[in-house]
Amino acid sequence: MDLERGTLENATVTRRYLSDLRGAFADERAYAQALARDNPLIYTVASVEPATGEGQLHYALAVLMPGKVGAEYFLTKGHLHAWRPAAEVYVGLRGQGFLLLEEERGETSRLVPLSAHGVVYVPGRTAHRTINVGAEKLVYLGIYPAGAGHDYGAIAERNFRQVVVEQAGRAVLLDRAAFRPSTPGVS
Ligand code: S6P
Ligand code: ZN
Repeated sequence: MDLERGTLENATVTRRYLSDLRGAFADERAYAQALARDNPLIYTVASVEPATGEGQLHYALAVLMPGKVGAEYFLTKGHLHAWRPAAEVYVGLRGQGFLLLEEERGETSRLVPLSAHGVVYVPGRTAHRTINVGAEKLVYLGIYPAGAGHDYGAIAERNFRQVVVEQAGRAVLLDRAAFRPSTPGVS
């Protein structure tokens, strides 16, 4: 793995820019203002799919840039697996961040630290989004069943119930409804 460049042998690389994250950030005004200025790369995902079929695994090296839209830290789109029972293992390699985990049918969300040497188990039927709260790139490897697939639809429609924002220099988890945007712009 090349952690600096976010590449892996035999990988297909997906690049997500700010414009690909429409609707993901809570502060729509800050998002629009940021996009009017620039369209930075927010994250890359280098996926390796050696084989398909029962028992096979796929894996991906992801690099999420540091930064914020308004007060909200850079994040991934987030998804459920199309094959709902499919779980996933995340291995933190660099940086400092979190995984926001939200059960599809449940009231609870969990914010689990993801940083170098950390391992996070994402159960099936759980929407997951990565959030970079550090000053450096957040780099991690995800390993998942070959048949997992990605379902972005439900998240695109209703988003996660909670947001991770900077308040007084700290990352805090708030209910989306309780978050009142104040400072527009990307920083
Ligand atoms: C794949 C795994 C990760 C994500 C990556 C980007 O199942 O969960 O490799 O693809 O964190 O997130 P997203 O939501 O844009 O796919
Ligand atoms: Zn996943």
